[in-house]
Amino acid sequence: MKKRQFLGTAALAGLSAAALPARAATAAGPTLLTVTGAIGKPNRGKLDPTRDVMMAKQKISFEQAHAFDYAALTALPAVSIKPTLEYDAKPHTLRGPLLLDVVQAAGAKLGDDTKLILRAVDGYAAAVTVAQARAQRWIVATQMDGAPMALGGLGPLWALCDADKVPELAALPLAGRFGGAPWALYHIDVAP
Ligand SMILES: Nc1nc2c(c(=O)[nH]1)N[C@H]1C(S)=C(S)[C@@H](COP(=O)(O)O)O[C@H]1N2
Ligand SMILES: [Mo]
Repeated sequence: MKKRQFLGTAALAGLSAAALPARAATAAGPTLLTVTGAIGKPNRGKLDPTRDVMMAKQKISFEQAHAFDYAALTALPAVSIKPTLEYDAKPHTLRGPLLLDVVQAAGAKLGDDTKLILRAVDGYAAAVTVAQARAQRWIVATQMDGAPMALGGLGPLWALCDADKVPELAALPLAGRFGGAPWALYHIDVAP
């Protein structure tokens, strides 16, 4: 298995993006997050209507993408935030890599005005600019209160920031602070 992965990676190194397989050849676990758009480090090829069925239904299309499994996301440096959540009005610890580190690991070309379109499995989508993601320290949470988050709950990934620490969000009633924060995040489009 290890050897096959190594050969896969080595073989990919010499190929152009157009020649990448539609599935990420090196992913060990299921892909949790697919990053498309203005990225320079694709690890898979174009949308495959046979396998990428939900993305096709949600009208996502791409020629190349960077697919992350849970291990790839948790291998990035993680930060913790402790915002008050609207569901129980209590602070919870959300931990994961910075959103900008995730898209940069996909080789995203980022300007301050670059938009990151964050899409969830239920079709909910919200956009943050790179400037906003940086200033508000958005993360892609992989854990809540020390445990992974369920699909069917808020997970497995949740893009959010510490609303308590962002004055313009903290000024809003609790129920209005996370409107731009998709839980069950699975796709990010980097839109220049
Ligand atoms: N995946 C997903 N994320 C979402 C939403 C949603 O419907 N789906 N609703 C957004 C909105 S509008 C708000 S105010 C907060 C809380 O909404 P909820 O009660 O539906 O979780 O989550 C945000 N994130
Ligand atoms: Mo909302």
